[in-house]
Amino acid sequence: MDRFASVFFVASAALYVQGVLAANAYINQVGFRPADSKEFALVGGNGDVEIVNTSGQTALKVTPKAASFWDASGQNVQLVDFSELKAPGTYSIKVGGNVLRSDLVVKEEPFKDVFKAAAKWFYYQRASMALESSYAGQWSRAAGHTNATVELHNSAGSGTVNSTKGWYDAGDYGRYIVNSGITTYTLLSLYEHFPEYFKTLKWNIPADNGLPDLLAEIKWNLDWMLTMQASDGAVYHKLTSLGFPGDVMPAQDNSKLYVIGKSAEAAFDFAGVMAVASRVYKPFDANYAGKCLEAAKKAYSWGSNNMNVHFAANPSDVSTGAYEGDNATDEKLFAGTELAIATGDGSYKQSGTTEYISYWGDVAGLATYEKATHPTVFGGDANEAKQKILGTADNFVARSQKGFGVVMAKDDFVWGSNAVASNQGVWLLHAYYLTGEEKYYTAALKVLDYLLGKNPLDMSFVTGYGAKSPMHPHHRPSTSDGVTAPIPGMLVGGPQPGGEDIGSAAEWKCADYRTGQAATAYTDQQCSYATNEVAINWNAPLAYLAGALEALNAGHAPEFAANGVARNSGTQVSSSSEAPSSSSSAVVSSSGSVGPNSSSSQWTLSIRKNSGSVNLRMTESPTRFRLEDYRLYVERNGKRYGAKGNRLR
Ligand code: 9MR
Repeated sequence: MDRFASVFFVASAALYVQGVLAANAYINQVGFRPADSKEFALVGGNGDVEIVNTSGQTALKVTPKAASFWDASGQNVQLVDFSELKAPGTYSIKVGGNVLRSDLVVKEEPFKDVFKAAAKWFYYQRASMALESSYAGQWSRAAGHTNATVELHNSAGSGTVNSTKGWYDAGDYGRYIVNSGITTYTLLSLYEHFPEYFKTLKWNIPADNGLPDLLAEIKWNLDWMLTMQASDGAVYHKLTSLGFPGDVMPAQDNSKLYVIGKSAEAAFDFAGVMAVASRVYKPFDANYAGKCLEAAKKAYSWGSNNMNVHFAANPSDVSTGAYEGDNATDEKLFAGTELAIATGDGSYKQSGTTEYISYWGDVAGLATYEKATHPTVFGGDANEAKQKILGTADNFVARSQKGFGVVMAKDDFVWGSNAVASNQGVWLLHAYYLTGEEKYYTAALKVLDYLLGKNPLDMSFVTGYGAKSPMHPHHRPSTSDGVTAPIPGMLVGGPQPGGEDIGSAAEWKCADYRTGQAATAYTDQQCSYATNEVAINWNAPLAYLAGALEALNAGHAPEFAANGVARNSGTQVSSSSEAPSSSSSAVVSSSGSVGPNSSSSQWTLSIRKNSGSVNLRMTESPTRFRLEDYRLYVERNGKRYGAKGNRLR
């Protein structure tokens, strides 16, 4: 080839790659619910998209939307709405006759397994307990950190405390009250919002006195948190070794543990969590609930008298996570709000609401959720809180309609960016609960799409889920257990351009993995604690988002929710806790359609019991009929078993 010809060849090959072969479809790799709206992102597309079933037939043809630029990844992106594809199955995506991928799945309950895995990960993080293979499978391991007597570091006083249990914070084995605060709150609120759904959902963890799995798991951490309170009500900041442990299993970590520091932030985070726990555990264990409430009040009172006691930085001999703070106003707002709800005592109320989502360092958003959802307690403040939630949520909705079709903005790519995304989803769900407006639900779905693969890295950020997911998270047990697959259900921190883990000290540092784009600055390497670590405060909002989406679609809604929030596709109405044993189960199957009776202005509701149907004639003539206006129950021996909370639209 002469010089001119070879230049021409290279140039046209590059064009060819750009024009056709370089097209990429970015999808949620776990699955789409038949009834949900559905979207993927297309880069380098050219013309219509075909979605093809396994028999090779075109199930749907879609014209992508006009491209728009996403500054977080520097790409021009077309969004493809394929909501019309409703038949369960596995599909291929074709553009210009080329198959871009073949892993698009439509199925019922698409997020149920992700939820269970995300929740079960907390079991894998348990300190002071051996993980038995009947629960942990190939990730079984010996107990770590079993020595209950822990010395106080001089930053916390002198003497010892008796402390076991709790969840390891992240890839390290520290236990930190501040980070436990937002984490435990998020999981408790999931239960409080959907008690009927989570009362019976199980994921193979050790039983605890008949508690639902979600509450048994949370109690493991509450029990530890309770050990971190001093007799005067003060709450210690953290329980860790002086430095981070090596890459060893929990049982091999022999570094000495200390209880380190005290802070108003820890006291209020503790108080807020214990106040919620007192509400949630009351029906199961009134004594425990009472203990939580007393602990909350004492911590609140100590915090109020010690507003200037902060853990602003680590003591000089300590280098574990700081979870530092120098202003406890937002923590006091959170704790006071929860205590006002739990006790009915208005003197706990604190003023303030925020338009910002929460993270460990700012929990005003949690108080904002609680105020908005308890209007009888907070009056005008509740309305202010609601308006702030909706204002931010509208902004999230707008963002999700452009670029990659996700809520994340360029500035959201900070350490733990995937938790920013998850918490945006939780925020959107609160907007949905408060209004019943579909746009918020749809945007929340897009958050989960993002985390499960609709992102420029073309990967699911949850270990074990999706065609491509992290294999080398910064997580000591996953590194040192000799098992190739990481523990499943972990959400890695995610892309962010800070590069705090980049450097030349080979053992602890990574080579530069940054790309110049916020949304792709990520590496699936164990060295990358700044993008590939895992943490309890990141998994909790993932669990909330996936769990709440499933609970809503099983026909449940929070007590305070607007009408029509529950989404019962009509396939099954599950029984309530009042249900009898499984041999005489109260599960009722309802038809999915409700419509006007053609011969009169009355409405007819059909309830099908496998085969055959019973028609109930409604005596009213409402213009709109919803099953939520009625109780659905079965009756046996004069006792009613209700499907409380189920709603049919
Ligand atoms: O999540 C924390 C992040 O917001 C901070 O920027 C970062 C550095 O201080 O620390 C993160 O938290 C880590 C904690 O300090 C120790 N355990 C692992 C946590 C996740 O990386």
